[in-house]
Amino acid sequence: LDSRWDLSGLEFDSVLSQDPLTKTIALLCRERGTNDRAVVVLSRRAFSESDAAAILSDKSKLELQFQNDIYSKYAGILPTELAQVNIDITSPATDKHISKHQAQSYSMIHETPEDYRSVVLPFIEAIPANRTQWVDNILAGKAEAERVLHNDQSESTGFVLLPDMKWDQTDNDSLYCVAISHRKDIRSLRDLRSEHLPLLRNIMRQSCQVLENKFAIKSDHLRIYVHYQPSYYHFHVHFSSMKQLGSGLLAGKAHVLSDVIDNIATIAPDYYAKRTLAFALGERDPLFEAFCKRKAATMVGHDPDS
Ligand code: M7G
Repeated sequence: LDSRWDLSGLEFDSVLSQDPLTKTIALLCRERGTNDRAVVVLSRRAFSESDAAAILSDKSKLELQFQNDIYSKYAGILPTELAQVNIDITSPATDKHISKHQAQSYSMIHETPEDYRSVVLPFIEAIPANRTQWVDNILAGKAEAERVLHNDQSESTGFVLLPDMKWDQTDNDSLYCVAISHRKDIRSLRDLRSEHLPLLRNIMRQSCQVLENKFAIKSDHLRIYVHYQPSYYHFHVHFSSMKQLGSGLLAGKAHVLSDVIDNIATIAPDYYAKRTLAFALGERDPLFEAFCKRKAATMVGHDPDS
């Protein structure tokens, strides 16, 4: 793994998206001298109370924009330690990484068990194994080892809990962690059955305890959920602070873990195998294309006169 010290190895291609509200921009770039594409996401960091002393110092420089009575507005340059931004680079980036950051319209898909079998399962099976290399690296202790908060190595109920890539760990209000199961045979919510209840309950109980001990955050101040569809088909659970917002919390994406456990425990052991699952899918997502192809194929096969 290489550590980058500047961005001169990347050539600008285009802006994938930008959001003034979250102060984020996603750039599509090329690795100089190769055909590899890279996605670079820059986001401004949140301020915290501990920054106040450094802000109110002679190291902050101000340029007056205007003054009117008791009101004044400045463009400011902060001391270097506060001027940091988060830079997330994915390289080489796949079509899926690129589409995820592209402005696009979304459609609701209502996936029946038959759609899952005929469209989604073949789609998942065609994903190259290296797409979840980052997960294997974490589970084997080969990457992010120093960031791991908890590692329960049990074969069927074990998992690794660590800060999600989305959390810069500057403040607990934006806490975001992910628990990744050691077992590799659960692709997603669709695969969950009653035999997995001990795993789900173990992830819930132990992670809450660890997060309370490390960050003094109580479990009723956490949103604990799984995504359907996820981006990565290796079972994992999201833990985020109640103050954390984002598209990962929308209807048609986040399924609260305690609801998932309850549905399997009290309604049916194969609840998620039988259900139609609704989710929002971007029109540029390769899975959307798979659904469109299936629709076109069934329309060709359908004889309007019969
Ligand atoms: P998901 O539900 O599969 O996809 O969650 P989403 O991105 O649509 O939410 C995967 C989670 O893993 C996301 O919250 C990512 O931010 C996080 N994640 C992805 N990668 C590649 C890494 C990584 O390399 N390290 C860590 N710590 N988290 C990651």
